[in-house]
Amino acid sequence: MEMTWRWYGENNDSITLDHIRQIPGVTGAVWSLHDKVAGEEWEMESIQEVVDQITSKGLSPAVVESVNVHDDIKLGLPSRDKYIAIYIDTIKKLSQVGVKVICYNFMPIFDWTRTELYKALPDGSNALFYEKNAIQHDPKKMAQRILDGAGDFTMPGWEPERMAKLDDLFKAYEGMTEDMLFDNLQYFLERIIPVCEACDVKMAIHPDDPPWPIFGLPRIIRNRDYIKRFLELVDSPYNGLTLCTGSLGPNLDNDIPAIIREFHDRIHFAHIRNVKVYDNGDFIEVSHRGKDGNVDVYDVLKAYHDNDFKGYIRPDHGRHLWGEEKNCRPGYGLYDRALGVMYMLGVWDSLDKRKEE
Ligand code: DNO
Ligand code: MN
Repeated sequence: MEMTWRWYGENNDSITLDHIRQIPGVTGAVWSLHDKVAGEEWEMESIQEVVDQITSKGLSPAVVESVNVHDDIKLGLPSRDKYIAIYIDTIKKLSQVGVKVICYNFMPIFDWTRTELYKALPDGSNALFYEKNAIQHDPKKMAQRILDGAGDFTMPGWEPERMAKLDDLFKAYEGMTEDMLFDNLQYFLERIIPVCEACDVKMAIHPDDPPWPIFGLPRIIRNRDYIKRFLELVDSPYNGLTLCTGSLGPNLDNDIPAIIREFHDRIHFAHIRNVKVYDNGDFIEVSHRGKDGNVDVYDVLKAYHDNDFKGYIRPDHGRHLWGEEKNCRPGYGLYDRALGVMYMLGVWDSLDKRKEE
């Protein structure tokens, strides 16, 4: 297992590479070109610049999160071929600078979705919160709330340019079914996976967050059966998963350790996040400690450890602690995620020891 940390770049993150390299056990910075919208070309020069920044601090640039997929590909429009060609070009360039895993998602229109970014927890910290009833309402209002809460930070998937076109996007998805979305995903994978095989870059799809349809849009990476169907679309180790416990976790029917045990050889990237799910279906993100929420992080790590997991792992969202929400990206503060790293490494090291005994 390689412990990593998501880094949004020099101009877009309150956390620096110098902070990151002081967190015990972290060997890689998970990066992206965050000023690129889906479908835009990635120039080698910009790629090299970020890779050099990361490697100059002794960190590995092996994981990119994300290369976002243009909606025309998700929609299956004729223009998708143009965007797939650009995607392939990016995969090839990334392979030349040592990238091994690309994380992406196939959620229509929105990436992760929350109704509040700074919901207070009883201990005075605050965290991303999802109120089930509030989400049924106006998607524009929700998008605005997220953009306002993010302040000056860019939010991948929530770019104001895209959000300004929400009406058109919703129109374009009218009538889209789960089967159609699966077909469009298959079309995309059949074209990119042979390239990935040739240049040794593994694709790792991120589950839908939350793991159910929202605003009438289908969502297809959300439980064991859908994941199985996804992996069978193109049966290659290069067609793999980012297994995000925080995304699958709000559906309490998802037995995440069992999913890991079943599909571990197709998991290239593990996101560890804990959520507390309330009786009414609302949920909030909590510390990585298993006891604090509904994701049994110990069991999750044990499932990886038992299978000798060699992929990349990172703490996913954390709470905002000690006032840091005034100056950090929502969900991506320093303190709770650093505590999460230490919790995970504590569990991992003791599992290692027990194996030796
Ligand atoms: C949440 C993340 C996701 C993830 C994308 C992958 O913080 O885990 O936003 O980056 O869904 O494309
Ligand atoms: Mn995640």
